[in-house]
Amino acid sequence: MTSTTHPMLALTDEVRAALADGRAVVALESTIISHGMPYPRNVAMAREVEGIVRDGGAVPATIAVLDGIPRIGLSADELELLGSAPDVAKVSIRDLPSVVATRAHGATTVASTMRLAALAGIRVFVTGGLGGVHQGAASSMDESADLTELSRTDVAVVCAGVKSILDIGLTLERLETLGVPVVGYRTDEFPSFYSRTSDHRAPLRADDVETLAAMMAAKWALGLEGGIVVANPVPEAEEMARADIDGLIGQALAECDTRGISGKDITPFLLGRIVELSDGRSLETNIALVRNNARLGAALAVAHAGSRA
Ligand code: PSU
Ligand code: MN
Repeated sequence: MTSTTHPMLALTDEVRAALADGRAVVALESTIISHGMPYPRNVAMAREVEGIVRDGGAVPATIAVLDGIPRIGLSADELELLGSAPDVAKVSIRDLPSVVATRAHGATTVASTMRLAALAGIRVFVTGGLGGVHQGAASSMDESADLTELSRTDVAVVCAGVKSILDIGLTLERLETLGVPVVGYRTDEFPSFYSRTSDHRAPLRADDVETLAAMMAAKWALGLEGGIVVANPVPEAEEMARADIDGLIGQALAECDTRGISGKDITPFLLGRIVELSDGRSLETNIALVRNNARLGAALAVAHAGSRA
């Protein structure tokens, strides 16, 4: 198989070779490193997750923009830079042109990681939580570009659902409107990131990666552009009780209001504040669910590569 890579992307040799051979590759995002977790746990998590993907038989490709160049696959030093440098911007779709034009560093969100992964030919992407429709969106209109990107870019996104910092019901409604399949993995309930449940059912369910890979193949063969959300609940031993976490989230949301935090700063502020308010417990749960997603994402990438062989 020949692979044509977009001329603006820089792939590592390892990722380039894997894609050219049709082997399994898993994309990983970088906003979770730069803006989603504190240093140095963020860097340790990024390295560990790459190891889990490798152990699962796939090649990890962490995606970010460095000196204006979209990078597909990063070195250990580059992960360290993303986790520790103060000048790494949070880059969603609308920010990509500017970070490239000004040759700056950028950590990519779910939306921009999806787009760069797809340009490179990667179809499976592992993250922690998706962005979505924020609480109060009826007046703020704050809805993550992750949702619109899912409607147009052909990548399966493995996540632990949507946090209750967002309006989970409205997020699921928008995903339905946008034609995005949302599949609970071995669950009937849509998970809420820190917890295995929410007050919402998963619209679809799959119990093995072969079924997920078959859904990807069917969607794209039908010309239905856009992604698939694979919602993988946090392991039971690591989940937080909804009563506990929802109280902390409510407090963090109220502080967001009084401090006048808005726009792209909301999610990083809330994530950081929830770690503080939970005395670090939420960080442990966050890392555990990313590990769990990496295991599933690697298996899905292997199944997807096998179904195309
Ligand atoms: N949810 C998390 N951790 C994260 C994010 C969301 O639990 O790090 C990040 C992801 O990169 C996601 C982004 O794509 O926040 C959404 O930000 P916004 O709402 O500004 O689009
Ligand atoms: Mn927003």
